[in-house]
Amino acid sequence: MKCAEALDRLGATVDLLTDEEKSRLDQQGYLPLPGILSDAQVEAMRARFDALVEEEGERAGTEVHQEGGTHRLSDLANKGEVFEVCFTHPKVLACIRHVLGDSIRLSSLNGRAALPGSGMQGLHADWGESVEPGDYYVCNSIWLLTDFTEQNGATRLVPGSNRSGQHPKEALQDAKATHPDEIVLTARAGTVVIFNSHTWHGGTLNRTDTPRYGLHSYFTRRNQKQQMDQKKYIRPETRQRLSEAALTILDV
Ligand SMILES: O=C(O)CCC(=O)C(=O)O
Repeated sequence: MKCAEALDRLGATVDLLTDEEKSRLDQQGYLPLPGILSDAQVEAMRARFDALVEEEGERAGTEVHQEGGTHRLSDLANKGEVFEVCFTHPKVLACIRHVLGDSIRLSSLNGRAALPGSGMQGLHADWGESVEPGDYYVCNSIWLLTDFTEQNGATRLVPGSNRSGQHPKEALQDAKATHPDEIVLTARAGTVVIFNSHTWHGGTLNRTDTPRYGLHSYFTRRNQKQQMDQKKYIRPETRQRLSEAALTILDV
């Protein structure tokens, strides 16, 4: 099945977005979508997150990446039906389609919990070099499984940096420093924030005594390498459970 048909079948048509939403994605490089997940979904995802951290122990996250001071998980497309919404939700996919076009695929679906006293990252882009404004290769969505506050390690980003034609590794002397134009993404659990991955962003320090949980459902143009080769990792039970359209988004 062609990707555009899969997106149509999942209901992810660009007319789901208002002109204002499209303009925010284009101009600011991010868009918060409140209330995508119900409280029950948030709780179920967090419970599964904790169970996986326990079950996988030191191996957790190794398929992609581990990071000190955080719990990281990878390959969530295969680790719970509860996570399936992260790569099939119509509005989320419509945003990704708006940024990257009709031909996309999931790059990876990971979890990241910033632990108390940790979580600070330098501002970065999820792409190794600068791109021409409007010519984007990757787009991320962060799924808030706890409220994100100024204090608990919420993601920061620099609005409009997607259009700067510059990469943070060249433009910034100290990527960890506060950027004069940065904003901190504060929002309620259940919100999904779409962010163009060329927009400069990063985790902040969790100054509270409880972990800050999020998932990253990360997409790329279909002709670009996936962060996780979904064909290599797909499990028989996942293949059996998912619709043809959802399998097309994974590109398996
Ligand atoms: O979880 C976050 O707040 C952002 C994480 C991030 O940008 C990354 O791990 O590359």
